[in-house]
Amino acid sequence: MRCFWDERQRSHAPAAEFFNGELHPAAEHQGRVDAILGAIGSTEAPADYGIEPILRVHSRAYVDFLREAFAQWRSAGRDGDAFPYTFPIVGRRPLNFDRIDASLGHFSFDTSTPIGERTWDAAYWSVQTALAALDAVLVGERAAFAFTRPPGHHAGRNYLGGYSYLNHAAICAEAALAAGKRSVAILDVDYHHGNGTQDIFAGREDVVFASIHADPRTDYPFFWGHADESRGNILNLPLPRDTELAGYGDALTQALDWIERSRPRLLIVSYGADTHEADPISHFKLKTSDYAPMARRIASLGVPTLIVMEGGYAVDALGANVAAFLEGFE
Ligand code: SP5
Ligand code: ZN
Repeated sequence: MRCFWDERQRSHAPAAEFFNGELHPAAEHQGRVDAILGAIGSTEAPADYGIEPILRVHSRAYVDFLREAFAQWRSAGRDGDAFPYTFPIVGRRPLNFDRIDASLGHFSFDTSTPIGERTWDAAYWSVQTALAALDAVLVGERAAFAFTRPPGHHAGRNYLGGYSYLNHAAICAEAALAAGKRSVAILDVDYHHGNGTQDIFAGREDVVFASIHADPRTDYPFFWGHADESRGNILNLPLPRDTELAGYGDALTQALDWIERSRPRLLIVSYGADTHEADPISHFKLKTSDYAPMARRIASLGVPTLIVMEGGYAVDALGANVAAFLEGFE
């Protein structure tokens, strides 16, 4: 399978994230890069498709913030990565944009997603990587893999979170529609609900979004992904902790049947390897050997498919898990 990656994506280097009352080493660290590259073989670097595809999904204000945040953080005299610490619950106006801290809180929904010196650069090239893989599919590849990093599915139109800054799946869905595809389906199989993607497309008629993920009653991102949010073009299939292939497979059958009914011309898979039993921040029990059969079932839809990388933090198993998933499409 053709695989895409840009070395500039490596330069995003978060040191830590804050949860459960303390700082932890960042789960989404640079060690993930060689784990995956070492397992997937050769990759192609993307062309530069520019900012326009990003602005079909994200607001200009958010993109400007993301580009400028780290410089403002430094100007405010701060060391290390930029972190928010105060948040405007729902619907508060941005009352003080003179302070970087106000902007950080306004455009963030968690404290796990710091902005470093090269975060914009890495996120920008991660988008270009996704668009290059999309291009490969649009010109006839049956499937292509974009090694997107940092991940994307938690990022909304005007917010970051969950290690995500720009939403590749959403940007590629919009780019495909702009290129003439009439209907796009997004299947999200990361351990965590793809809240950003859901928010971006809820209510749309040309994009459907199906997600299989840990029940948000017990797991991050808590405020999205509940079964009763399923309506119209959204299908959420939350599963309990400790789910193994049997339970997962039933949900996958449901998701694929539902997707098939929308007759998509393109499928985008948000693939997270954090459903693996060894994942340090997740609680499903999938095995490496489960990913190829899972991918074969997705491939059996017979729809041209773009695969973008989301989470997956068990570095020792990560390469094998990604390779197994891709192999299922061969
Ligand atoms: C793309 C992606 O997979 N983002 C996931 C972001 C999850 N951040 C949650 C941090 C809290 C994790 N709690 C872990 C407890 C470990 N014992
Ligand atoms: Zn995840």
